[in-house]
Amino acid sequence: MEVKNYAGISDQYAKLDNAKIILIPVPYDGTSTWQKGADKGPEAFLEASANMELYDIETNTEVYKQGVYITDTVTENTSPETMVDAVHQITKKYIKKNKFVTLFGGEHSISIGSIRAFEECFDNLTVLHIDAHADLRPEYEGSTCNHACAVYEASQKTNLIQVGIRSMDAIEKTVMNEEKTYFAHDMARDEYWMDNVIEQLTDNVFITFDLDALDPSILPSTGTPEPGGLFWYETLEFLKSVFKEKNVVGFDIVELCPNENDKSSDFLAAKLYYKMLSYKFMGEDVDHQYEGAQVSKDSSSKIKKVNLNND
Ligand SMILES: [Mn+2]
Repeated sequence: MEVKNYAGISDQYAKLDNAKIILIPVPYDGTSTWQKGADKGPEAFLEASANMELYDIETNTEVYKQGVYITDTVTENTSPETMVDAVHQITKKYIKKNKFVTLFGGEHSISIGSIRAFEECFDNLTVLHIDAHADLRPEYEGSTCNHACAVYEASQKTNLIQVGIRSMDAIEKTVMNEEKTYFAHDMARDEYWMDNVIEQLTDNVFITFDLDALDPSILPSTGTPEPGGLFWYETLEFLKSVFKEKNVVGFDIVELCPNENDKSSDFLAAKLYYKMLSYKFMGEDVDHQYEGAQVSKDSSSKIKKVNLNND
């Protein structure tokens, strides 16, 4: 993949030293079971990002000025396990540099690696899983690192909150905590679902966003489009509240499966990513150092953590 600066920003904003934000491209598509093509996701996302206006009207900000550094692409694909290891290592490496780390997939199995890194580095982590699918199988097709297992480990080690779910296997009910699951058919009739989700989040939140959570009418280009999904403005309203109320420590976006003849999904993914950054940094001075992973001795502080020495 040809890597240029994110969104065509100038070098001054794209260098590692100046960047608060890290973008790790992971074009992995080794375990998807139906339509292939998530390996083309990062490239299509970056191309769409380069064609996007960089002033955000809603927040009145230009978040790219916080600096966005694109890392080397994670190309390890010998097995699902080695890919997950590679994602885990690189994610942790940049968290320890005190950066706001984001990833773009690839299919959802990449999140096993990113979640593992965040779980090791942040206390009391919530994984906010936005997806059409429960992804709770302990193992699938002989691997614990299949996309169908994306958040099984998170369910065991973190406060896992699942939002938008509308497709699962009966066996996943044995793992699922229904108290912390927001099914799409309930959300459609419950005006308080956003408030209820936010009440269940701990202070530190990692968001794993599977694009198939969105309705296929607004995002058709994904491996397994499921009817009955989230729409654009409710998604933004929800994300904005999460970023406002909690310390979002990083996020990944997965499962863009681009269609050459319809770029609208690529563009939606680019805007979604940029919106999430805009919400994260909307109150933050460009010259202010990023403190997301700083050790805080004040236990009442919103920003906690932190195992920067733990390998
Ligand atoms: Mn999914």
